[in-house]
Amino acid sequence: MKKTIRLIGVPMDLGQNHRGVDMGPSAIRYANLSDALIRLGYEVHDAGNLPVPQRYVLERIDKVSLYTAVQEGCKLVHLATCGAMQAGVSPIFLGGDHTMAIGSISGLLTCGDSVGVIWFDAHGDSNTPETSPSGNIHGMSLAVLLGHGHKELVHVGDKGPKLKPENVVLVGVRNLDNGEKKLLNDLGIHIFTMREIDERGMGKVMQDALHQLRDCNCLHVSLDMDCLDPQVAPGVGTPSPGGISFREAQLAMEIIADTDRCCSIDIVEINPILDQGNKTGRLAVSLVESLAGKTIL
Ligand SMILES: [Mn+2]
Repeated sequence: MKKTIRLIGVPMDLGQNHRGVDMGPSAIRYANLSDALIRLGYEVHDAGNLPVPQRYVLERIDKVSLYTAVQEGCKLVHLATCGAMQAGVSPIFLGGDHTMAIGSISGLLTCGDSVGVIWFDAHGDSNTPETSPSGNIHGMSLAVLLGHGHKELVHVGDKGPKLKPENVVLVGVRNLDNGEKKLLNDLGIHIFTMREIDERGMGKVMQDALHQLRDCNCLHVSLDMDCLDPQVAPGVGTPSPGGISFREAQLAMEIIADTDRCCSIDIVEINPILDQGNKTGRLAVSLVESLAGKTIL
């Protein structure tokens, strides 16, 4: 991470139906993210929350208005990302649902260095409007970044696809719909499933993930908290059993930190209403600490 970190809150909750994920930025702040980073020697500027469209001010909730509002929000995130790149600081985005990554990652790829993305998730987030069983946009964000799906979202920032399939890896996956399985396989995306983590261990999996991204100058960690097992991260909207353990997650972050190439982070899908005493918010902060270089010794 750069010497100066900019916290950017993105209270987006339009990509899914569980209310409460818009309070994610508060949950992470209340878990003292700023102080934790200052203790590690960083200068921290909190830029507050971006004025992304909120569900309660939309005149109507239907497919068209949701896509338009998500596009509007992602454009703000894209601009904020480019602002952070120009200022030479590392942005940490406090979500919000995973649709915000359309803005952060498109911004990094448009305005930043050569970027590799490590996408931690229980799900593939690679549906299109045609393949999605639920229609929820947060399950489409990776597909959008790869150039597939709703045009309004694909063209956020610059026109066309932003992310090259070889510059992203998925880690912690255990829940894929048939349509996204096909898209991810067709594109040749490297997916490190829970089975692979079980069989080979997180250490080896992360070494392979980083080898795939060896030519990228900057690594962006898009951390969907539902990648973790619901027993350690209960405060998420779409929990999926059989996830990454507390130590496996810390180890993954520590190994990424060892590369000295982590430049930016999304923390998404924390839902404080479903959480137990901000357990998931506190866990997110401890994972960011590891990513920012905190070591046991
Ligand atoms: Mn996700």
